[in-house]
Amino acid sequence: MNDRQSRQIFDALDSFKIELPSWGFADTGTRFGKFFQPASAIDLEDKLHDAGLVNKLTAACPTVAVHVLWDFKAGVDPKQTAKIAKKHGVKIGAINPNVFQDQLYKLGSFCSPNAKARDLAMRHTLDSVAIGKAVGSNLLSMWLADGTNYPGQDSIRARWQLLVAAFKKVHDAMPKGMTLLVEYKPFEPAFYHTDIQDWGAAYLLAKHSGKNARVLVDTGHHLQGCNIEQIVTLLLHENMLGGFHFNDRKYADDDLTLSSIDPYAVFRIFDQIAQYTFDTGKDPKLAYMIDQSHNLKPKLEAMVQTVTMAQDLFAKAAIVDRKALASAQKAGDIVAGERCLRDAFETDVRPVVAKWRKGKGIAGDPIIALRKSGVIAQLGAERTAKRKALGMVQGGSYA
Ligand code: PSV
Ligand code: MN
Repeated sequence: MNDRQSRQIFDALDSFKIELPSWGFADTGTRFGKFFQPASAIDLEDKLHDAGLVNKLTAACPTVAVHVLWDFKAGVDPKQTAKIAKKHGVKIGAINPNVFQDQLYKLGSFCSPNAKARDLAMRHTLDSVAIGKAVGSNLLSMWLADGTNYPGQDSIRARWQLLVAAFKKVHDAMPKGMTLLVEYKPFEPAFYHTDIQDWGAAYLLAKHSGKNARVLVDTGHHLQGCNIEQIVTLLLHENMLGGFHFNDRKYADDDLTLSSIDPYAVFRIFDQIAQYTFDTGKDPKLAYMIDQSHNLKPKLEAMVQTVTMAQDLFAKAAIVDRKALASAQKAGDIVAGERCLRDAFETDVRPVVAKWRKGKGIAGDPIIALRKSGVIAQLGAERTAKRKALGMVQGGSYA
């Protein structure tokens, strides 16, 4: 690794921030069961504490995404939550309304044929906008579970019209500086059609909503074989990419830790972003967020692992020899072009990333630092006692 590459990596890491999901610290699992962890977060204060810890260990995670229904209690001033976040050295990031859990949403939320469900979804989302305003967040992240399970169940076209009107209303209710992120997903929990099926639907919906709406790419929300980096490139080119939900998958929306299955796929996404910046000289200002729901790994370790993997892969993308790549592409030299990517991908960037960390006053390997600290065992003991004192049975929902 030469000095120029080290500098490129340092610059890339300085610019790279990745948001933590509050729900990634709580007991989550599959629909077949959960395996509880003594150190899992019990409430929002715990989640913010854990996020603060991950930020301290990695120097890369200053914000925390929240899920309104799971994290905010009626009657509690959201400003208090912002204060707790500050105490732990983080800020509240994307606000995620929850329009999928209530019984009223059986047939959908904004797309439901039931007007009461649509009204509830709108009220909750507008309340979420107000929460965002109160905590100083500039992102409203919308994912809907809306869809149908059987052909003929409902009118796809009528649902789309309801959706467009609702998102426009939400968009127009947002304060200045807030961005509406539109997340798509081709299946689950709806298994025949989902109302925001793919990036095309999300793009159209964002366009119809207004100028402050963008598409959110969750890496687990694609059909097998989909070329995600191409979607990323097209959206970047059209100035319609808002951000990411990072996780990895083998089969469906598995929500595994990032790059555990396919690091090269994540690298190729970062490569396209670096290429965009190289070509245009513009910072695309993307919201990089983690959305994982690991069932078995210890919550804190899994989160730190994802952050460090993201940093390594982002660093690798920063050292692609873009001039050599352009020459190879111009000459139609396919092998040389691919080698430009592989050379960067196969470079061991870890010593430089560790040096960058030490320059920030943190340990070179955050996982080892976390293990040595004994904090997971300590939190396990504290939270077991806390559950006992509260008379809580471990489990329940994601909240
Ligand atoms: C849905 O699968 C999703 O990706 C959405 O982003 C939700 O907000 C999140 O997972 C948490 O369940
Ligand atoms: Mn997601």
